[in-house]
Amino acid sequence: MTQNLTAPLIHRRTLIAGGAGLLLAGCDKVVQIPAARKILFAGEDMHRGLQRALSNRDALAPEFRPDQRSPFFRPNGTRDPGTPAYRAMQANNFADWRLRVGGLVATPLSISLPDLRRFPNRRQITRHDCVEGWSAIGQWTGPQLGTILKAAGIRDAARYVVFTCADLYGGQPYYESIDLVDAFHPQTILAWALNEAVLGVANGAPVRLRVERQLGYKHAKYLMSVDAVASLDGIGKGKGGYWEDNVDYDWYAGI
Ligand SMILES: Nc1nc2c(c(=O)[nH]1)N[C@H]1C(S)=C(S)[C@@H](COP(=O)(O)O)O[C@H]1N2
Ligand SMILES: [Mo]
Repeated sequence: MTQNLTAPLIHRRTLIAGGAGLLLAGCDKVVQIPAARKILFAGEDMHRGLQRALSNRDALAPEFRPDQRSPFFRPNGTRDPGTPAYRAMQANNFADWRLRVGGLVATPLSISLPDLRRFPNRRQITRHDCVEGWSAIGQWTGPQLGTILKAAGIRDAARYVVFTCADLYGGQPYYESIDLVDAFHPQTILAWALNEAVLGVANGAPVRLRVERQLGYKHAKYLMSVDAVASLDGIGKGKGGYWEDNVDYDWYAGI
């Protein structure tokens, strides 16, 4: 079953395409100045509390009309994982792919593609903003991550959700993480379709995360597992994502 939820357009923020600056209202402004961010958000607890105080984390990202979609949704980062394991899944139309849901959950799950598509699906037309200075608008379809985490019985001790991908960077899988506010945000979905077509390899087949209040690099493609965890310590180099660990991108990439 497909729900077509049309959210109100919220022009809370306007991205200047290609520019470093964001036009923001009120006290959000200071949060976008890199130096201020570093000082304000030194320390995770400080970070979470202040971010919540300064902006409404539950607000919806703007949604767009079908005619506003980009004619081509530019792929970025890995465009084809190309590993023997991925090739084997691809050759089989991902019939053997399973999404493993584990960590701090009562019931670990192993979800096939048909099973994933049987959850209630959300469809949303949103804008993807990459830090490299480009944006694209596309329509995504998939179940809400929150539904799946509830189905697995996420435990109270969980604070973050970690996504592990099929593509390798220097031999290690790409990974990302988000907190539970984003994990249970209504527009956070596990997308298996882009613009009404089954998700292609370039954009993250068979399933990729859409976490619409965050910048592009948080939207993990080629999902293999989703783990609820209490802390990001000991995962990768401990900063919560491939780029965070290796290129000093901010873990919190809220837009
Ligand atoms: N697994 C994986 N996910 C990823 C990446 C990647 O290289 N590997 N790149 C990220 C970046 S920087 C962006 S901008 C988006 C690009 O998504 P797209 O290829 O659909 O445009 O995916 C993000 N998720
Ligand atoms: Mo990106």
